[in-house]
Amino acid sequence: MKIGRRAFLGLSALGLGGLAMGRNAEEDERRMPKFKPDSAPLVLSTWNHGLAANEGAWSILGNGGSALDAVEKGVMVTESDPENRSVGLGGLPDRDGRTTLDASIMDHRGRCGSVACLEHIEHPISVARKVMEDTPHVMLVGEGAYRFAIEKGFQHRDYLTEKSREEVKRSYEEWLKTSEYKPIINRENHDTIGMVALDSQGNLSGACTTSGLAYKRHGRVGDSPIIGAGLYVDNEVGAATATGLGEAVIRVCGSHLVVELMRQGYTPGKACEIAVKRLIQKHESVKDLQVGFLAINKAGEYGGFAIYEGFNFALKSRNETRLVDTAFVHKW
Ligand code: SD4
Repeated sequence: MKIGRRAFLGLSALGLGGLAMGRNAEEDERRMPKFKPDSAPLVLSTWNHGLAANEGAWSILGNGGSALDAVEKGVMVTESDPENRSVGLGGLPDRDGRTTLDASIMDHRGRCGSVACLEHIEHPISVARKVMEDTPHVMLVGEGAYRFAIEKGFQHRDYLTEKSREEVKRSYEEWLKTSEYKPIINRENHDTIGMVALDSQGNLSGACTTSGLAYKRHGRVGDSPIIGAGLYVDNEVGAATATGLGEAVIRVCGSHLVVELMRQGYTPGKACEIAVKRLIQKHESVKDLQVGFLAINKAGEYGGFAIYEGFNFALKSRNETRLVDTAFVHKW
């Protein structure tokens, strides 16, 4: 790092001169988990639907491909699943009957891209990647994100299958009878997909994609497309993603917090636990408020933690394919 003399003197006066001289960097280096080639590649993703998504990711990772390509391909499986009511065009709509999608992606170089409130596009995650790679921006929303997608050659699509369209329509009509807005999520196992992966080169990437809260106010954006909230990757340390009530995750910059806790030396599971407890502290009540974090570090260690019982994640490595139930604070 190059630093001007005046700025350096300022840092010295604050006792931070060591930062510029690399003293603290050595300390960081000592604490940071080292990449262990034995534990890679590895992919983790939220909820049961993560099993199928991990298979998609594995078709890249298992052949020596990059974590970035893997996480994109992995969550695309969920986005295209016509049975899924919380991710992609098969997702439940907002209170105006519109299915609006949020997604983000981040790679080992710290590059990131996201889209929010995007309609009529099957793969918001791929649009997010295009934002990352083809624009000087990080985030595009609504109409602007849609126009960008069309410009980039994505097809306009209204629904995935006739059956999924019918089912979504029926659920919406049922909801309209009371039009009650109760953002209770994650009690059933079918929510946002957040995925983090470590490739055989030791690089980390992550992706997160969702249709967000069912029957939300039109224009509402959750944590999933917000870098640092629903997703964060720091290739020197680890990666984290979140699921649950986005408003609560945003309040603590959840995924960034988890990564910073890992930087301080906490294991992924413990980092997720501390972040969940911080989030609980920031709320008068967490009645019906579910949030879960999932994290991996550079050594391929991983863990998750949730406010309530019931959060799980899917794992795939060379030797294992399984679902893992996370620890939690409360039972429902
Ligand atoms: C949101 N975090 O839009 C998403 C919803 C979710 O599991 O994760 N559900 O707030």
